[in-house]
Amino acid sequence: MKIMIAEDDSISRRVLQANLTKWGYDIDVAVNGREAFEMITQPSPPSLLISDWMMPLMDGPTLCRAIRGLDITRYIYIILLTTKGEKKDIIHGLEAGADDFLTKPFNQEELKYRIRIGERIINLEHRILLLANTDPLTGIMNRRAFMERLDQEAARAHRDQSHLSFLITDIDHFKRVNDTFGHQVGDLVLQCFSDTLKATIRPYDFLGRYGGEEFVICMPGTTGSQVWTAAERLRKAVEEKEIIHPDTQELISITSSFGTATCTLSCREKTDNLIKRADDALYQAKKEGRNRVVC
Ligand code: GH3
Ligand code: MG
Ligand code: MG
Ligand code: MG
Ligand code: MG
Repeated sequence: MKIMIAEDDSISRRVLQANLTKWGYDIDVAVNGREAFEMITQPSPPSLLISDWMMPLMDGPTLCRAIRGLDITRYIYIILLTTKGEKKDIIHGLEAGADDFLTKPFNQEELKYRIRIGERIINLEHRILLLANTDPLTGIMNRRAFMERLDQEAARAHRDQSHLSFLITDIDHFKRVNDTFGHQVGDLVLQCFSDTLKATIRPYDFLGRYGGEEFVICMPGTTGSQVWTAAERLRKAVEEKEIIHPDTQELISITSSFGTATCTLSCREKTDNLIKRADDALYQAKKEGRNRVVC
């Protein structure tokens, strides 16, 4: 777990840093509130912040308030360090968004266990986030998580003036798999399909389960002329995959159809429309006989 120390006093800072390192935490250090806030808005912010109250440029309570005003998905647990131990000060700090307090001079062992409280809450949040974002059958991103990521990638593509391709794929005649082998084997086939797609895409592409047997893939930096090759590689991988029936050992083969859409340079297209274009292409692929890619 990463912890940030925001403390203007160099001696206190060094003591904290030494102890936190000894207890096995990753440390970020800021020498005032403003610097702490700037670091928190960068990628990979800390999970927990230990902040001094009185600091130049931005004090502890103002820093708390600024952090709570941010639109961030991960919670940051905040422990305020203060010489101000009066009730009204504590209320002021809590109102600003602090989770806990330690009055200076504080006992280092007490700090250690107060950090543990924060760590339990942060770990709980990570578990909940993982469950909220993961499709339980395949272990890949669920629709909600995928859409959130797709929106981020589309915004980034627009900012960087780069391409972005989107693919939607659907297993052909999947109902037959269920009807022939039963729902449990159907589930296994879905897992194999997902694993095959995952093993075939590049590391910076990402995959999600959109619906029952419909999966979606985003390929950042992939142009309209490259996406056909990529989709074709996926289509072949699925076609060539041999799934073994767990009881009878018979081979189950599947095929899948693909529709793609690409955001060209500087295009401001909404992701909803990108999905619609890919979905129309998928519909076309089904109509033309399945096991094919339509761009
Ligand atoms: P097409 O080639 O036109 O896509 O035909 P299809 O049979 O694949 O399409 P259809 O959409 O008619 O059927 C999809 C089937 O997928 C129906 C549904 O029971 C099944 N399905 C959806 N989710 C799951 C799941 O989680 N597990 C299993 N085993 N089956 C599922
Ligand atoms: Mg200070
Ligand atoms: Mg269908
Ligand atoms: Mg289908
Ligand atoms: Mg379908």
